[in-house]
Amino acid sequence: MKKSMSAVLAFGALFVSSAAFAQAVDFATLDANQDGFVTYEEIQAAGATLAEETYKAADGNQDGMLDEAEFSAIPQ
Ligand SMILES: [Ca+2]
Ligand SMILES: [Ca+2]
Repeated sequence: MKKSMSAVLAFGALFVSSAAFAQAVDFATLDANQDGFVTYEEIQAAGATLAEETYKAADGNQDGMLDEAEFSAIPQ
């Protein structure tokens, strides 16, 4: 009982942070050095909040950076 409650709360927190993220940022704004990739550091430097797990899940080719296609796949 207690365990399923925690899972619900964790899901809710992820949903809220994703919604706030979508409202706050776009790809070109986050890509501070204009190299066509957004790193987790660039996201943090822009003051955006995104869970590191969400970032890693979005990085489909696991190169540590998000290209525009990977970025647009983040749940919004
Ligand atoms: Ca960049
Ligand atoms: Ca990538």
